[in-house]
Amino acid sequence: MDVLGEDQVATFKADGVIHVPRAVDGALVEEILQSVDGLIDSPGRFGGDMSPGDAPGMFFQDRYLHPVRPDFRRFAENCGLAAMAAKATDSKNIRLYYDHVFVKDPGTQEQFVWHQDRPYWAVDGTQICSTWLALTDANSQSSALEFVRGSHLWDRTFRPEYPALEGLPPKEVERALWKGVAEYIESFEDICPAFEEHPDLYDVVSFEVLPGDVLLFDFRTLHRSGPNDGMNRRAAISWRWLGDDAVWAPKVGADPIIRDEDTTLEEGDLITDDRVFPLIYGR
Ligand SMILES: O=C(O)CCC(=O)C(=O)O
Repeated sequence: MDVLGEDQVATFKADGVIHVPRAVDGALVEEILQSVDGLIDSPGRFGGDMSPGDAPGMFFQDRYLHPVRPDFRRFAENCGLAAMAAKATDSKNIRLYYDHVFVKDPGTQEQFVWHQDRPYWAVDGTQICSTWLALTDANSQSSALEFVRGSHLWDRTFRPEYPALEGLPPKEVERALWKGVAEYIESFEDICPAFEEHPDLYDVVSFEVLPGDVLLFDFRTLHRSGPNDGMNRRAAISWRWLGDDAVWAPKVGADPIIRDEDTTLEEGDLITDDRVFPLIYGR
């Protein structure tokens, strides 16, 4: 059986997102959840609880784990989602950019505001996507993801947002994040409107998910997630996949997980460099 049917591929191309129920088997989801528990106790260099001070709940994130954690490298290889990304993006080869873990405990009020992944990343192209794997249930009360259908085709890139740092002077923003980010943010003129307030103009779609379900979305598709007002932990892992036309596009101020000096690639090169961007799927 194919990893995706032609109708699913057509929907992904038109909408910029698809929901694939039961895409990953329960045993692997359990294993990933166990590793995520361990990660919360002992985060990687980019990880930790991002909730401010004594805020309720816990908003844990960690990312770029596959180079330093063999279990996370194995998850990327065994989840089968690189093949799905290949099918969705018409790519022969799929490389891994990074993995990203999200945990919101009940009561967490931190949100991901509307954003596209593209402006945060040091890659570019049209065959780039994420597979967000639900490790727990999520619904509209418990921080399900929402998307603006078709927004990947708008040819617009919106200003990256860091709500927790809004209003801080540039120096503070850079101290909290990394060098160059304040100027980078300011270089974008297009700011996300409140898409949900204009149902006549924008088609906002939300997906209720069960453990093992996957949301596959283009890195240009607008998405967000709200607070977790449910009773249970909400956890997920996103793998960021690079297809055939992905190029190295370093920018001062973009996510520094992989910097220009970390790769042999020059700006504009098609992504190769197996050491930094492992080939997970090839045909
Ligand atoms: O899980 C979330 O709340 C956010 C996920 C997200 O923004 C992403 O995977 O790009």
